[in-house]
Amino acid sequence: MDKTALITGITGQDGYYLSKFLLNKGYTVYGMYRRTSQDPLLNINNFNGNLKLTEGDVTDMGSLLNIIKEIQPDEIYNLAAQSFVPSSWTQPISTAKITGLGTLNMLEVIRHVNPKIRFYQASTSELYGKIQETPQTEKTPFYPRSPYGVAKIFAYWTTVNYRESYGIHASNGILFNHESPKRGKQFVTRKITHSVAKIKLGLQDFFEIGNLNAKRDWGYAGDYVESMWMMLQQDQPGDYVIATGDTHSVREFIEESFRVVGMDIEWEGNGLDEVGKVDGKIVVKVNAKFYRPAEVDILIGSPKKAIDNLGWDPTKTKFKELVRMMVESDVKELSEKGLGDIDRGHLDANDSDSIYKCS
Ligand code: G4F
Repeated sequence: MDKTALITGITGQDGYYLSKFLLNKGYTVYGMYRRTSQDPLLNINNFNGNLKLTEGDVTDMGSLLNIIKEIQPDEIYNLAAQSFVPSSWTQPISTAKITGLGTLNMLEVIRHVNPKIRFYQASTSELYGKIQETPQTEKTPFYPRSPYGVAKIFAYWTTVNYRESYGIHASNGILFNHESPKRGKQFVTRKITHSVAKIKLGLQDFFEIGNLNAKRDWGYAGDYVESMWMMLQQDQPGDYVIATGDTHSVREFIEESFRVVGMDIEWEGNGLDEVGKVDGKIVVKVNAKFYRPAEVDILIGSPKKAIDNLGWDPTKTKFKELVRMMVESDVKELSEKGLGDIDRGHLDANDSDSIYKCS
């Protein structure tokens, strides 16, 4: 295969798995990243194959124009976003610019430079927010519950509109939550697995959590990136739900994580006073600061269209396997760091989460 792909948001979890997947298929991959004062490329520095990194920003149309004119990609995967939902309440405008307008910038450049470029938009189950039906399908009405969800709706419809207005091969992947050992530690799954690993290794006593009863349809990111590529190989573009069809609560994710390391958690109390204990010792506390101003209570997607049209397989990695993979990876990573190198004094119960406040 002699194709060139541009991936925006290369430094994130999905950028990692997608670039690996496309390099294995023989693609030349250009990964776009935003300049920061620290090296942001640790995840992908060791990849074999034709991977090139290029500095750019989806909010800066000039940078997109230069990059796309120069590399002439066959396919663009737009993964760049401000993707942490809580930060969208504290930074709603920059979220709208990056997550919403960034997509419009990209499509405008495609339209002017080469409308034959195939385009993948990272849409999300956050579009469904306050769900209008179960399971959620491509036809379920949207009802976002955060500035992030609102920005993603703009990006979703812009993608549909550029397909219908200009005939661009542009597709939305409506991906439900997808996790892995490469997930950022602010997101609830990795926050849990990293904290459980530290508790197991005696590096931390407990961690704090928000809404234990929120439910998500969690899949494995390594499986989900394959669907992105599949969408762009179809004769016709389209919009697809990518999900497992199974849902679990944050509470269940915690229970399963402790089970992986041989610890049984028991819950006591209610609401903000609820705690999780192992052998009588508190290991989980609820803290209101991790609650959101508006919550997405439950998500469960139907991947039927993706199975039927793309041949995508939602059954490769099941919930328990995913939790095990993440916990074991965190235990291994922390053990390899050498416990002697870690200064316990700096290990705060919430070192893996950002704090947000909404008035
Ligand atoms: O892991 P989360 O932060 O993911 P969320 O908000 O569902 O969004 C993720 O998935 C979306 C769908 O693919 C993406 F569009 C989005 O960019 C992001 O990748 O939170 C999951 C649930 C929420 O209901 C939250 O309230 O976990 C609940 N939760 C409970 N305690 C917590 C915590 N979430 C975080 N991050 N930290 C907590 O302490």
